[in-house]
Amino acid sequence: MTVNALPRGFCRDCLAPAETDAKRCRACGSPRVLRHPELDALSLAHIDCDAFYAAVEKRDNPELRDKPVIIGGGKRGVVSTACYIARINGVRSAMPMFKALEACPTAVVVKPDMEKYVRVGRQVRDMMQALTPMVEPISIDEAFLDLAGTRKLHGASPALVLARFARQVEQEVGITVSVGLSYCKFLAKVASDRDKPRGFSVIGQAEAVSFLAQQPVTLIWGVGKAFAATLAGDGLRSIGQLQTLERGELMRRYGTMGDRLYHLSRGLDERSVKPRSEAKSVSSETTFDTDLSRFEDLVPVLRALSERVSARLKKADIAGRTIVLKLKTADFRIRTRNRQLGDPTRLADRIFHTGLDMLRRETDGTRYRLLGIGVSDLTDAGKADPPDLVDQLSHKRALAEGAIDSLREKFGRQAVETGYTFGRGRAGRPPRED
Ligand code: TTP
Ligand code: MG
Ligand code: MG
Repeated sequence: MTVNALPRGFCRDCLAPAETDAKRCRACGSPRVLRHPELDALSLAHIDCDAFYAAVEKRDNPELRDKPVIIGGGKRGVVSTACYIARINGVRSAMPMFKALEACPTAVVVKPDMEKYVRVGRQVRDMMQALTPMVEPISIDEAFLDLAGTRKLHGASPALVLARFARQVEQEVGITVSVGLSYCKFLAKVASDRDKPRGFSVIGQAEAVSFLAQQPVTLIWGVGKAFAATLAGDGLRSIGQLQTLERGELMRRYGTMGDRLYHLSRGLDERSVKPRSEAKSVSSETTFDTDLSRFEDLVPVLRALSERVSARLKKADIAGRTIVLKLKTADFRIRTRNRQLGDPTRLADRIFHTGLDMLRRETDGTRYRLLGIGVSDLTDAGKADPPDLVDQLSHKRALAEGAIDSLREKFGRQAVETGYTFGRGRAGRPPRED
């Protein structure tokens, strides 16, 4: 490439190549012309939907289109998200609702409809998966995509494929997305946030270090308020300041986090896109330090394992119909027992109680060295644990579990211990029959 060569580019509206340096597209007149010297070389993308819940509600109720819209007001009384009109007035996610309404009194508040958002999120994800199997979902509205090696398949560069995708989502789903394109996960994610909404931002190899130098340390994944304050105490506010420190020095000061600071501040991120494999079952097992034979010693272990399996099912948005109990005896014989449920589950409590029933029959004095619990016959979570089919008691348990999950999300896994796992590793408690 000669020094003065025009950077590669195309129009994000009509996808025509941009062959001149004109600001507007020569084909359709759109100002949304994208140009970047590395446009043809980059293939790692992060895609995130714009004001996701609010966008879905605006799509479904055109009257809301030009109004400030806040989604929230559920149990916790906080803002889930706000549309960009409401954001101009200062409304932010996680803000208490009363504050949000003080900032933007004309906002229309809509209660969240999670099922709908999960459905739309999945639709967008399916469209990503049609581009490449290398899709790593990060949350309900975002994912990493690695489009390396797809040029032949698509007959277009990853950048053009992504622009086409953004357009397709607008036309077929009726919401908008923002795309970040780079050479690594860290900068792809940073890029997707840079030009929201309806954005397409590119961060190339050549500009990475100088771009990062201008940014605050909080841009680095894992640097929250507390750690940023520690860094500020040491005189480190910008990533540029981090770039002046050696790896050894950063590690000496901040341990493994120092290693991350060193690499990410220089735009070095080797993490690959890990597609979510289509698991056939989700299970968790543990080998004991000393063999166990007593029911009451095995119960707390089963509870902890059930919770782990449930958490993984919930994270992956899946559920399963068959519960599998696995035991390995002191002389290494494996016993597995299955039970099929009437409808799929992802609740720790149902997994646990079904496993408990099977475990009871196997505690006949045999010494075990391993216990495992799993869920197979996987389906998506939509059909799981229907409240009208689950009896009153377990429905209450399901609700309680939802509450526990949201507390854990907020305060971390250790914040909520159930009766069964609490004190595990000491005596092991007998189950409460409720
Ligand atoms: P985000 O992608 O973080 O936010 P967003 O899509 O609303 O807006 P942006 O254009 O900045 O990406 O989160 C996706 C959805 O997750 C969001 O629409 C609502 C939900 N959410 C909450 O319920 N609470 C929160 O604190 C956040 C950040 C998001
Ligand atoms: Mg979003
Ligand atoms: Mg998101």
